[in-house]
Amino acid sequence: MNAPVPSCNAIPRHDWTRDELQSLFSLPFPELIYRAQSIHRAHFDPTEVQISTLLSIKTGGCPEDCAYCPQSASYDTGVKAAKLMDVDAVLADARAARDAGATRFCMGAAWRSPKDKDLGHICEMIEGVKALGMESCVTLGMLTETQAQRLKSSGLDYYNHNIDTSPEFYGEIITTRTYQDRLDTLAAVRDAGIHVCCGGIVGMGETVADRVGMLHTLATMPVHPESVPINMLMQVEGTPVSKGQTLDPIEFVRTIAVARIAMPKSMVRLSAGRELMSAETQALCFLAGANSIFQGPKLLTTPNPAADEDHHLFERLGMNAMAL
Ligand code: SAM
Ligand code: DTB
Ligand code: SF4
Repeated sequence: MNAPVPSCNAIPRHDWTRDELQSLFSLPFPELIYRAQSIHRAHFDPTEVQISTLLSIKTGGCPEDCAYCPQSASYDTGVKAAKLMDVDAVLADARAARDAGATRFCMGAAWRSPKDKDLGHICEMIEGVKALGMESCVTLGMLTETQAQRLKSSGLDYYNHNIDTSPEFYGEIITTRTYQDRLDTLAAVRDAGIHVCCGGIVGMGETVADRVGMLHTLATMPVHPESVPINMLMQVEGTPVSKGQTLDPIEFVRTIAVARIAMPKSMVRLSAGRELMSAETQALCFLAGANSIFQGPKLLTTPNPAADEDHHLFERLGMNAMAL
């Protein structure tokens, strides 16, 4: 028998049970969206969307075996490996992103973890992004406490490190580092005083119970991640999960809605996968409480809608970019 549907209120809770989250997933769609939208409005202007732009500052050749990832050296995906970019080239891209309306610049590196000798360059990039008046975010793999503190000292606002899926399904997707490794990095980031950006991917062949398990891990953290990216798998040929069935968009929207209800004050990001979504699916995601996107024609290595397309979508929906 399903657990009773929990009463939904806008005060963050950290004691969610899996049964409660499962019962939200099972609600009739109009009921689920109504609850998610009501909670969304308690903390946010429902017409505003935060805009981030991504840049791959070190591409490909990664020693990890994440089954979804075009940048893993374990799979032949056609992604050309490249060295860590120069600071000036990164900052030129950040300036262009700011001029196109982004308020946060997210720099991603295909590393298992950063080497201390590379961190100096990364800190310069963070300082440069801050000097442009933008928020800074990096995703560099696993971090030690000392590395997290060093990033904090350079002014880093957010660190992205995803749990990706449920603890149970995780082993099907990654074998080269554990769920606990990820939680340890997240704790180091939190302890260093950096905002946490943490979410996952749907559409990798996981069950609804796995989506529940993923959101349960996030929503029972002592502090909810300030930013929760929900990625729809970008299927890339050569990766082990590239041939699976694509996820029903309605199931994706449900995942966004449950994330919004379970973490009322977090920014929920409609992340990878917009390139494959209709305007209508994206509009449903915003109704379900998503309030952040990546802008620009490329994510790290895969395509994303051009800024013009997003401006047109926002115009059609009467929505606006969120100011800092
Ligand atoms: N190497 C670092 C790490 O894994 O922590 C940072 C970069 S990694 C590409 C950042 C995140 O991108 C992954 O955790 C995963 O959630 C997401 N990602 C990677 N490939 C993806 C894909 N094909 N579709 C959707 N999301 C993807
Ligand atoms: C996140 O959750 N999604 C972004 C960001 N954090 C780093 C990455 C999406 C990558 C999609 C596959 C690619 O472009 O390589
Ligand atoms: Fe490497 Fe990150 Fe891709 Fe995993 S997700 S293979 S760690 S770049």
